[in-house]
Amino acid sequence: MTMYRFCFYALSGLALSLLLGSGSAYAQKDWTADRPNFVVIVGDDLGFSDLGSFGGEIRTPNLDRLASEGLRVTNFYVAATCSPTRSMLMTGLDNHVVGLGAMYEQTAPNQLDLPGYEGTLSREYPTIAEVLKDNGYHTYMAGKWHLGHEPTMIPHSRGFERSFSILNGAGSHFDMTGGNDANEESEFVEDDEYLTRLPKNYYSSRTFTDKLIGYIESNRGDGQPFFAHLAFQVPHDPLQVPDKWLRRYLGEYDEGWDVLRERRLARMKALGIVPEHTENSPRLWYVPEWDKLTGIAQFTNARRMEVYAAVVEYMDKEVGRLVDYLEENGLLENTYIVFFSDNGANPQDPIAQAKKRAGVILGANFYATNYRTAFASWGRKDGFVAQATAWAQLSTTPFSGFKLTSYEGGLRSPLIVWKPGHSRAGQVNTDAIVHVSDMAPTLLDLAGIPEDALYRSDTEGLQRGESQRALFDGSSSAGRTSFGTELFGGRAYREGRWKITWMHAPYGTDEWQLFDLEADPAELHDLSAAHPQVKSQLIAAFDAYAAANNVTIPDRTAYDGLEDNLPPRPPVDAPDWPRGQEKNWTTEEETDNEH
Ligand SMILES: [Ca+2]
Repeated sequence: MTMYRFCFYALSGLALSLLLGSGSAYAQKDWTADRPNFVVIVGDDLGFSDLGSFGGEIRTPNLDRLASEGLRVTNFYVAATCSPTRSMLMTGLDNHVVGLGAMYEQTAPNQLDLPGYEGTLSREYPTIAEVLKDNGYHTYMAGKWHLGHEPTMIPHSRGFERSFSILNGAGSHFDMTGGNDANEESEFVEDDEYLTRLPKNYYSSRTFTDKLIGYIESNRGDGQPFFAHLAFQVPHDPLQVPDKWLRRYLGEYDEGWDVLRERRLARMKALGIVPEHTENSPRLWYVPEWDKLTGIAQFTNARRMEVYAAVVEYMDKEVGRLVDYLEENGLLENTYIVFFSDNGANPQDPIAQAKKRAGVILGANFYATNYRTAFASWGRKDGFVAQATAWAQLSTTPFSGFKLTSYEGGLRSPLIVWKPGHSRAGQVNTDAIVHVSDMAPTLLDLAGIPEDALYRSDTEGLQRGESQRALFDGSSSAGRTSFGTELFGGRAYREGRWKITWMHAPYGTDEWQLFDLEADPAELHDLSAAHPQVKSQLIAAFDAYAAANNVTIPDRTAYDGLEDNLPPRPPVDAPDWPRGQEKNWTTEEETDNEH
């Protein structure tokens, strides 16, 4: 295949030189030199402010270098969870159009048989890898796929010339142990082969990077540009890191989430990531104040974040290894590198949830059999620990919400774009709205490939990606003007500074809220009453988006009944409400209630 492509392009170059007349300067030119390489790196459940260059206290010097030499975009949006984001990255279309209207794992009864809700990536539309491959690019991927398990659905069948992937949404970082009782063993593929064992010394972040570098190296110097997708599985739980890294952040989270969230916000303001007037979202009403925790509770909770930070820093180290490889081999200066996260930080703790579920035996038994959940094992090869809600709020500072929600904490991701030429190095763009579906058309534009290779006529009227070439190049600071999104019934539509958000109670209000994100990035002040016209215009825009893009609001979600299982949420404007103490409070309804 490679040979065929090489010959084909050599021949087309020859044909062109004949047309132009032999001996012209063009005939001497390596025409592929104009076409940049692309490296698209995606983190898994990394929060908006985790990276040093976005205000985090986690040490990420390699990504910070890319940020200081490149561009940071602070209004970059993804979906509220993993596979829907990945489906939009791959196709440049809305997740409800390409099969990920819901996640495979969480499709509602009224969505089950609907087109667009297959839970796997549709074959009706081309992927960016297929288009780039058809246009002379090498296409490589290493890491998490989560878009289908069948032979026709794996990266090898969706345009990736070489690939090494975990097909599942989660699992061990050291072996093939799955992530939960519905997925007891992870499935891995290399190219078209389903693996029965993993490479020696396997650790997800390290092995994925090794594989990707190996693929690039195997064809280096053959004149073809490449598209390389590095899809890290970190910092998704279980948080695991090589032993030498276990003590790297010892003691660094002892001050607790309250202090550290404020400190992050101060750094974000100093870096220009958020405006000076930004307020921090309040600590969730059922999360205790750090200072009220007992010493042992502080000790164990701090450990969660110490491990999380080590996992993130290890990922950063691997990014550095890839960048060093590109640099040492003269590839970097013709390469665009993009980094972002697939969704916000994850509030869930599967261990705690397994203890509460109806299928308690299955869930708890899975973790008891496959992982060590005791404190001493946290972060280790066979240990299982998650970041959990309180620290997920740190990772999404200063926003409301987190993964799974349509608040900014779920949808906004850090975006770093490193580009050849370093125009406007270190710029922080706080104006441009960019959406993950913009990636595919942007790469095509940068490669000089017509957009209709990706967007056929049957995609007109759909919410499509928009090329951000001018933004990437530095010739413009503008992005798109609007986008809509929906997942598990959580909804949002953003247009300019305005955003409407519909989120289930108790995290939201079961109603549309209206926010001015320039004045209020953390979505704390609902302006519905003050601007009813803006609100109704945005609701109409969301409805049009939903109708055009196949959105069906689910009739059942994981939020159903949640309100009854959490302490009552205090009113928004109740400064005297003693946050963190609500578990001791009962409402009248509860006292009246028989249960
Ligand atoms: Ca994810």
